[in-house]
Amino acid sequence: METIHILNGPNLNLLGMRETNIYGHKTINDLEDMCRRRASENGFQVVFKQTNSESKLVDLIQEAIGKSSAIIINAAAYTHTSIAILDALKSFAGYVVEVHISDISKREEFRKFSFVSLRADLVIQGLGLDGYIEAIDKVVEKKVNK
Ligand code: DHK
Repeated sequence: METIHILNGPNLNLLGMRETNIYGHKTINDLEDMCRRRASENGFQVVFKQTNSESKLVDLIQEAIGKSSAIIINAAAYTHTSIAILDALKSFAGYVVEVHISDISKREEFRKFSFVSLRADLVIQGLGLDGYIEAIDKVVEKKVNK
C-alpha cells in the first residue's frame, strides 16, 4: 500500500483552541481522523505527524524519502522562514502538496512569502481543514492518472 506523509508544523497541535476565527473549532485529532479515513478509502496509508520543532520537521521530511509517494505539508510559521525545510523537501522526489488552513495571501505581509512554495507541486490554501482532504484527493488523482 502506498503511503502519504502528512506533516504539520508549530502550533497546529492547538487547533480547536487557537484563533478559532481563523483556524476553526476542530482539533488536530479530528484532522488526523479525517485524513486517515479519506486516505484509506482510496487505498493509501498515512503517516500523520505534528511537531513544534523545525529540526524535527526536517527529520520527518527525510523519513518520507524512499517511503512515501507524497508529502502533504503545512509547515505553519516555518513556511515563511525555513530554508532548511525547503532544502529537505528538495531532497524528496515525490509529489509535494503545501496546505494552509487560512488564505495566507490575504493576511499579514509577512505571511505572503512561502519557502515551501518554491518546491511544492501544488498549493492549497484558505479551505480550512478541507484543504487536507483536497490535497489527499489530488495525490490519489495523480496516482490514478500515472
Ligand atoms: C498556519 C500557521 O500556523 C501560520 O503560521 C501560517 C498556517 C498559516 C495556516 O493557515 O494553516 O502563516
